[in-house]
Amino acid sequence: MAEVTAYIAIGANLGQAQHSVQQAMQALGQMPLTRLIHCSSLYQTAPIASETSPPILATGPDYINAVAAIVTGLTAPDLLLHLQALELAAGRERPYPDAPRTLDLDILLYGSAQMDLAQLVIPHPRMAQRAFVLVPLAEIAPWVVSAAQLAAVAHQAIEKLLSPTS
Ligand code: PH2
Ligand code: MG
Ligand code: MG
Repeated sequence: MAEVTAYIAIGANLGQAQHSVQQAMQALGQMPLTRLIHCSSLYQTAPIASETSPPILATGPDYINAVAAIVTGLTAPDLLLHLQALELAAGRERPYPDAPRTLDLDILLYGSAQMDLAQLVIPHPRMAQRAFVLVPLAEIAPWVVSAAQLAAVAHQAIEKLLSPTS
């Protein structure tokens, strides 16, 4: 089966968020047909409301965010199912939109694929508005993020915490 490089956004702002993000990085590499290639640093970021454009600050704890690169033979819908299983295993609940979460795993890019399914839109439709995605993504894949995109989110609060773990 063809393998594809995919970029996964990792976020947590409930419980032991740093630990959850680091655990998730390792768990990504243990999915079937999948290798973990690269992890960004961990970043502490202010919570952003997800359904507003332009994005505004939301209430709630700061997030820990990172981005991982994987190579996978999973199809994009199968990858999504595995990511949802990892979220559930980390205790993810969805009481209301944008609720603080123990773990959020979003597919940002899946090779050069573009898809618009009910459950899955790739590239991730809001990634270009979010420093918590673009900054860690640019750290591990600078060729997919432009300087103009980074400049557009430069006002959003984001602070690097730890060096890359792999
Ligand atoms: N995820 C959201 C909504 N807002 N804000 C930050 N800082 N980090 C996130 O991961 C995040 C968010 C929806 O998934
Ligand atoms: Mg998300
Ligand atoms: Mg999500």
